[in-house]
Amino acid sequence: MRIDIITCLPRLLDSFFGHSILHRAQQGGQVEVLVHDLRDYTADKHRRIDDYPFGGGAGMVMQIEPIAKCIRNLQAERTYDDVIYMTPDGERLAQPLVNRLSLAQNLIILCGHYKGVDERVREHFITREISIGDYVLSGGELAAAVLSDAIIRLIPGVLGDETSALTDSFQDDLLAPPIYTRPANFEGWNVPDILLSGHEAMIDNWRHEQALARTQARRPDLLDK
Ligand code: 6GU
Repeated sequence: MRIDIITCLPRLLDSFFGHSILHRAQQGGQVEVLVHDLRDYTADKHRRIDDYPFGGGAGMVMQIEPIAKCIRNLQAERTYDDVIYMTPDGERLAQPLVNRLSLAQNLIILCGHYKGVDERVREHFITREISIGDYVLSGGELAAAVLSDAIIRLIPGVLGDETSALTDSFQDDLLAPPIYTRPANFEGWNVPDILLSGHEAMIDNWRHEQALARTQARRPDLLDK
């Protein structure tokens, strides 16, 4: 998979993708993340990418020209499954959408800033708008990093244990059950006996019941689906 991220804060994202699993996924060749500095695409001599809103009002608006130039450059090279705009008024991100996007070959992610982008960008270039939750961030970069992380860890070969993404919280609309590791007894706090029993079927059953109970207690809305 290839992910092209368009931003006016490229260094913020470069440092994020230079670490841990995301770095390893790129080294392993399963994914390529390219961060593009929007200011490299402006014709303005001061490298401006925003301007005042027509009609007045507070805040600045990201201009269409540099965004159009950057997206068109990329689309001239390859076909993209989606051109995503990160915005608080987009579709709220949840695991089913992440799963779908993890099947893509090429994605563009545009990070919003200031008051957002000129509406014509959304009309003519964007195919999907995504929010990561009902709160407002100062820019789309962190949201783009969240989305990319969620997608990349689903790509086969990225996680060490191939099955571990399948047992995530949310992957089956249930929260994950409690987990334990050694020591079995820490200052009298014991791991549940069942997990030490070696009975695989009973352990599976216990985990499912724990997942259900935890979901009922913390996120009953997930069980209504
Ligand atoms: Cl995608 N962008 C911004 N600026 N704020 C957000 C968001 C995105 N998702 C939730 N809050």
